[in-house]
Amino acid sequence: MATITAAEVFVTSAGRNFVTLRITTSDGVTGLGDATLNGRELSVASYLRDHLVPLLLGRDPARIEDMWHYLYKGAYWRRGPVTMTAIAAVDTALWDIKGKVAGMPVYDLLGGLARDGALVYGHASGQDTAELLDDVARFKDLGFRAIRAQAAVPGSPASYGVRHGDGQGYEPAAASLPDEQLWHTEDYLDFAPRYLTAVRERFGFGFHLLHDVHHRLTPTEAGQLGHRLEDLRMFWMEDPVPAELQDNFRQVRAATRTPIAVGEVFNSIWDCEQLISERLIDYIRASVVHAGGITHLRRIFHLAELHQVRTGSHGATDLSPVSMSAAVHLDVTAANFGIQEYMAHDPLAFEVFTPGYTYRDGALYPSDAPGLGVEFDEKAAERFPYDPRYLPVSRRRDGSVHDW
Ligand code: GCO
Ligand code: MG
Repeated sequence: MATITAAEVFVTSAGRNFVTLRITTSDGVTGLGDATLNGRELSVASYLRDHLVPLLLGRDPARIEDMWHYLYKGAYWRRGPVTMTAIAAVDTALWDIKGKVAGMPVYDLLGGLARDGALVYGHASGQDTAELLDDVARFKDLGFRAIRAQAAVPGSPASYGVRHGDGQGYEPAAASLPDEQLWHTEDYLDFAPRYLTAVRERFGFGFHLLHDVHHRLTPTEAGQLGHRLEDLRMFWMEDPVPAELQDNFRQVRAATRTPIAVGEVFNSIWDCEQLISERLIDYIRASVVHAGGITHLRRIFHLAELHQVRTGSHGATDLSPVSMSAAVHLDVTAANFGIQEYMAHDPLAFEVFTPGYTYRDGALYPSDAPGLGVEFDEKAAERFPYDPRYLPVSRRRDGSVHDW
């Protein structure tokens, strides 16, 4: 029996911060896992280094299911983004190792291809409607068949999802402390349907149109927005309300036929059990990295499949090429796959990671190399030391804190 002989944690800021776990076995096989929790990176690095690595050494890397329950139930303190991201990193690395040992890509271990590639959506944005329309045209030219559209709301600098400058990043990462930005819900509710309508007027209905509300509305407001968007035949309205209260979605659901997606902040099946089993949503957006790895996300996908809820996993640039690779391997095997979010990483990320996927004609295709097909260059990573960053905070006009 092979055993785990080393488990190392790397924190690198190749374009943005990433935490990576590398597990090595006594047979010399290595596996990679992503452990990045945007803005709280070092807490997961510590959870791994200080608490999980000592538990991994000497154990059988082949027993993935056992390892998952050992780490989940063994902690006693269940769930939570830090714990579940750390477990995800171990789980992903063990699937990578299992694939390499078997000489198979991970998608083959998961049952084999159910489709050739994973349909993706890209992020179009603009400081105003005209700029957004130009950006949608750019994504169409790149072959995207599904496009998310976000524009800056006049008077609300905290508008979510709008790129600044030419870079891919749109989360203004402040150097030392969170950027505090003004947000006004009424202006957004007035403006968003207008720019989304402009997108349909200019480009028609021959592609999927998506929009992210980023958890900023009350159930009443979200129901009204969804209702106003109905004629635009949106692919989805994402994160309409804060999602701690699953029951919130009942009211949104009753108020609109616009499809609903949620789940990027979920870390376990228990966060979405009611949403799925009561069909309060159409798409579940949990990810490999923040929802306990391939083992646990697959469980969520299977529950969703029973209830005709489709998948639409989170794939912003704070998910490293390691978990994006794992996502694509899982996506191409899932019977109820819907779509995969895809934001191309900063080119610096590819000085450290070689991804296990390629983009072509609006879809991502997994590598057919054994395991996840992703590589990590430790020496290159050393050139990009950790760079503390925070997500912004929104405040209303009266100074009170609003959901960012
Ligand atoms: C998305 C998300 C992200 C999050 C980010 C936070 O739909 O892609 O909303 O952009 O804001 O992942 O770290
Ligand atoms: Mg989102």
